[in-house]
Amino acid sequence: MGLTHKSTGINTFFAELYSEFSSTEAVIALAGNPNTGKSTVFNSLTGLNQHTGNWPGKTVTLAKGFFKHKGDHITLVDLPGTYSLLANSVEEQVARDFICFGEPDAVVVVTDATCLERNLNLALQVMEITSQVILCLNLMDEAKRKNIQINYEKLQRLLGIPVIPTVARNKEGLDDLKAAIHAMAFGEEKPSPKIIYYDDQLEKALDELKKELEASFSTVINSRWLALRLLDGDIALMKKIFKYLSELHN
Ligand SMILES: Nc1nc2c(ncn2[C@@H]2O[C@H](COP(=O)(O)OP(=O)(O)O)[C@@H](O)[C@H]2O)c(=O)[nH]1
Ligand SMILES: [Mg+2]
Repeated sequence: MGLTHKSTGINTFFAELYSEFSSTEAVIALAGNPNTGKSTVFNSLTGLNQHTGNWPGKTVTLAKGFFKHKGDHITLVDLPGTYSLLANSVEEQVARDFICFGEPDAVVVVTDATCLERNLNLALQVMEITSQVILCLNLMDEAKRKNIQINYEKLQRLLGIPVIPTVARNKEGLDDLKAAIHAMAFGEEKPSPKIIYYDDQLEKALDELKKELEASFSTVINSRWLALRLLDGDIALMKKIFKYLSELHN
């Protein structure tokens, strides 16, 4: 999704945050509904290599940490728990902004396998912004206890992104998750997420807008996502997009 910190050397939009990431080779965001086990995954993967602070200019807590895999330094950012990226709360705004403008190399959406339908809402929203998405199907032990069987290979085919089943509390599946993160961050895995199509009228409007947007922004922000947000008429987001783009061009 656009210029990465690897090519630009710095993310101007999140300069304050990224100034501490100088030694990092990849940045991964952990997103998910509250109580899906994000912090458990984060703590297991990063161990003692973590610290917390505040998001630039916000009272929301920011946890960052790193782990090494195949000799590569991978930073994890634990985003606030959110049900959606429509940015109704400051938590949702922080999560949305980091996914849109933080230029993460991949986003891991941690989901509760016992209520997948509700959790997939967020995953589908993230997939509209970036193709670099991994679905972590956590709490598989609880799902098993409740007799919920998930055909995760089929889910993976339907979504077009890697799906990794885990029991984070027991560290089950976390090695697979690390490998999937590494493969995606370093381009060994190229996902092609399912595109969500809307009704004909909306698709027609999207097509027209996309053509205009692609001419100017295609390499920086996903133009389909941008066109959808323009149709939403989210003024606060428009201002942010403008700020992000103007900083990139300075
Ligand atoms: N049974 C079970 N519990 C888990 C698993 N992963 C996390 N938990 C528990 O779920 C609760 C919420 O986890 P937490 O990591 O704080 O969720 P977060 O809100 O997404 O950060 C904690 O009590 C964890 O110990 C899992 O795979 N299985
Ligand atoms: Mg947490």
